[in-house]
Amino acid sequence: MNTTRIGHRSFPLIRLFLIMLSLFAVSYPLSARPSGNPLPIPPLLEDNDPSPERESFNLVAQNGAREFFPGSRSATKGYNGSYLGPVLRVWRGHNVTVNIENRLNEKTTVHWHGLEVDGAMDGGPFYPHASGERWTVRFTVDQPAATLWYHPHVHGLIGEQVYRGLSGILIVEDDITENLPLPKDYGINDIPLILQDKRFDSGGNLLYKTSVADLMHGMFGNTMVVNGAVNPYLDVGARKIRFRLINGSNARTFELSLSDGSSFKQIATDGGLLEQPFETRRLVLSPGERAEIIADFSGYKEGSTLSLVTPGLEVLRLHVTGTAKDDTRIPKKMVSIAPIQESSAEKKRTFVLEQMGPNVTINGKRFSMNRIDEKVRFGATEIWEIRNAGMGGMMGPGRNFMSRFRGMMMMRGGMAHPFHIHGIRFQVLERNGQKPSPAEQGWKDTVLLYPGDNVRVIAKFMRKGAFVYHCHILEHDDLGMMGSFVVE
Ligand SMILES: [Cu+2]
Repeated sequence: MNTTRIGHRSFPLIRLFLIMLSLFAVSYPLSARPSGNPLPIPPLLEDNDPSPERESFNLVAQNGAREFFPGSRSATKGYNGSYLGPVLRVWRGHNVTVNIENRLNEKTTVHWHGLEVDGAMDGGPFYPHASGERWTVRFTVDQPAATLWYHPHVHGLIGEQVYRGLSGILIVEDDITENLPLPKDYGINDIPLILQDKRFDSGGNLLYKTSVADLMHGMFGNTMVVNGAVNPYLDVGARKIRFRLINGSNARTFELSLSDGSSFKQIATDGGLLEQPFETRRLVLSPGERAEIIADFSGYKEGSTLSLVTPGLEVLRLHVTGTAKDDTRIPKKMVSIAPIQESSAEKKRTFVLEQMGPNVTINGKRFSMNRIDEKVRFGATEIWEIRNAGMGGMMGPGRNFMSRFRGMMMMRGGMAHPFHIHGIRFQVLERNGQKPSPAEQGWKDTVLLYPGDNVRVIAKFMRKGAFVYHCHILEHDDLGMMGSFVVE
């Protein structure tokens, strides 16, 4: 037992060293390249319903091919195209219909990450659709404006399907947000960024899961891909720009900052706007999480260049063009978020995340399609306490040094795991006994747990059906780091 533990602890360090080497190897040619690829902006999907109170969309999951690097075609998958998908924009209170067709050669689902819908519409692992199948999803939007996303959720296939390109953005709009003076010209000063790291061989071909370490740690890449483009750049006016950040990576947690150290304002978390914006220089975003930030480029000279970066990787180069008219403002108070009272909770549950090499479990169990782990009363308020059993507390003085590499989520004594719950939005009550930081004081549906972390969240379960909770490192999810619950 002892030998196994020591081996497990020291292995990530070797792995870390190798990954750092590979990062340095790719960073030189990337930064030396004089120009990159203009950032693609995912198109807004056409609403086929003429009624102003309803939205209707068509989505086709299909195989494709993409030249991430000129001359190298990689097999990909996408919605209505060869890679990623269009943006579905829906309004609070509206009835939404999505007609979906599976033109892949394997089964798939479409899960609406962060959207509160009944279990049967959630696209979780209990509802796979075979190759060639068509189906219709219907839901009524009843939650605040937010940046959500959609992706497949077939147990065992989620990692590769997302990695090959099956992801898209779902934007919820509401009247409150519409009337705020925030930047909201889509593609102009309101820019979505689907952040993914991918691994390419020296010929520019996309690689997936080439070693057992890719299972254990999740699939880490050596190259950033943003909205489907490698080496992306964006021309921005010298004004405020809102970025909707979606961590669509299989495993990497980003620690985002601007390369010149400038601060920016975070305005939203997974489930919508914060009550108040707050200023920061660093944003941690684990797989599945979203955030919205506003960076102000009005103080930059025309022709300035800076980058959005994460340790070891350039995420997006920003070229500041001339001055631009800017009548946007970031209000001091944006929305109201009523705290869910702890005293209203009728039940507390505990979820322990554990990893021994490729054996990843929640409460000692791997996911089974034939087992329901938790039963929740419809309408109940519950407190869920999530604990990462990794040994963060034993790291001692190594913690500061290692924290520089947290972006890779590999630490002595275990990994960080992002925990996502379907069908609800939650509020973070406490992280390790402390009030959560401003970045976790809004609505959340995914929360990152470093080794040793203990996070308590509270939620109301207002949708019926079968759902899952799971680690959003997609290879861990595929290995069974997932559990199920029924609301009835
Ligand atoms: Cu995990």
